[in-house]
Amino acid sequence: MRRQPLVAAPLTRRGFLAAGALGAALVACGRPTTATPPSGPSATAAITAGEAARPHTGKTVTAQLTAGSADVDLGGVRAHTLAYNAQLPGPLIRANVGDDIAVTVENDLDHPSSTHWHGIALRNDMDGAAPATPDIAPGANFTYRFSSPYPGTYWAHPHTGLGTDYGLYLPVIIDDPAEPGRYDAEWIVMLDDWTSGVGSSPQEIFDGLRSKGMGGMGSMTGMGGMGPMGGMGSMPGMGGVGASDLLGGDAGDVNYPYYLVNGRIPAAASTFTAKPGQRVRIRIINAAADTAFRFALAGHRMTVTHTDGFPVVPTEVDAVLLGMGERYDVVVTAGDGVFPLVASAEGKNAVARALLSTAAGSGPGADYRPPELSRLVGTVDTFTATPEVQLPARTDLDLHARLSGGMMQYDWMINGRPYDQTVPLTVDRGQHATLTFANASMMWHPMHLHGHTFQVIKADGSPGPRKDTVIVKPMQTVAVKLVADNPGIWMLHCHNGYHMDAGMMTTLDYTG
Ligand SMILES: [Cu+2]
Repeated sequence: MRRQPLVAAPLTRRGFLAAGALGAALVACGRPTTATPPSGPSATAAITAGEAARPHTGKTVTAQLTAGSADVDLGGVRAHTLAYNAQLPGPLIRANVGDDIAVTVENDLDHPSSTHWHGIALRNDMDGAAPATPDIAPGANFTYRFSSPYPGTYWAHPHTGLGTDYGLYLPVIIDDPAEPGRYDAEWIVMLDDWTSGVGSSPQEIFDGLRSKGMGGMGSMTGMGGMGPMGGMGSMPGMGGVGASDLLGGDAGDVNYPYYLVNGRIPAAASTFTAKPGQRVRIRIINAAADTAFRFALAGHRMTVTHTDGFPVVPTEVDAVLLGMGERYDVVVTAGDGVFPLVASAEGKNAVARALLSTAAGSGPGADYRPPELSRLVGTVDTFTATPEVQLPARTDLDLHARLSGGMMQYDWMINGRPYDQTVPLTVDRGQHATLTFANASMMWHPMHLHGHTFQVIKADGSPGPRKDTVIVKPMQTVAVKLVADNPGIWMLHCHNGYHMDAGMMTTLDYTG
């Protein structure tokens, strides 16, 4: 495959403003363009052949998304922000393995955007991340057409700038019609950290982190005092994020005004209704920018069945830890009563929550922290992929991603380079690669690879879970195995929205 030049680095504020001006010009001319399907290097015969090899049911599932500004109700708190179809989260997209999925995305934003299908091993030219898929110009639309070869819990969000942190995200569920009914009810739970429209904007937070590093703490706090909310307490800031034993140090860079479950603040939590004794499958998705969540359901143990869509040997825990971009599926047997589902913002002394209700009552107060949060917490090391989805031990190629950077310069990098100067990792089709993440920084990073689901190798060499996003703790080395079976140019990046925007991203390129 010929190499396509990399596009510019993720949008900086300057890029953001320039893109906005371009958008305005296009609209003013009355000539909105429609993005055309990619051609040239990104739509190769290999990609076409790969698509033909995926299972196909012949059924088409269509959906329509509009990315635009919206007023959303977080539960008595209103936020003017960005959203898909003016909903937070955006509408669920659901299909079977092998269905042709056709999603038309209308870009009503004032800057280019895209919709990336996080976790799905889809054809490269529909990934929704440039350069493999062109971004959608303001006022234009693009129809993503793809199929998913594997069932699972996925989600979608833009791969441009900080769009996800403004609220552009939605759940995507791929069902396996052959799967026996192992549960009676299903609850999709999207977790988020929230500031847009109620505190500093994500862009202002990023600019503060970028321009001042740790030195920005004081000015951010001061800005809070002068901000539109008028109260320092309600403004996000970079100071005061605590440490987390599970994350090996600082838990994050930013404190947020709110933490949400399915777009609702804790004081106005949504309620999921079931019957006592029913087995409820909970699909948990962490859509946050800078927050790991420790997730528990009061009064229940949970059986973890899937990590990032792929089955694990069912394992009972009291809580699970999710970094940004990660998904866990768990099954609980519902008790009799009203039970808070609590996602504790790791290191940030705040919670997101919802309620499971199988009886009358209201349950404990909004800041209740169930004891399950401090019992057995499942992390990546706790789980093992089921034998049928484990990858072979073979390795043809070693790939390395050294993670570096720090809060002072806010200069997050992979292999010593920010994205606009990156040297891609390369692989040939059919190779089995071992990819080693070596974290040389004092911050944890949830590392995400597009188009593939890798197998984590545990510290003792034994097989871990299949994942597409894995937490790499400070100074930790994590090795994962992947099979190069999906040709293209694939993003490899930290799923901390601010680290990624600062340049903590590279690509895995197929060269043969
Ligand atoms: Cu990071």
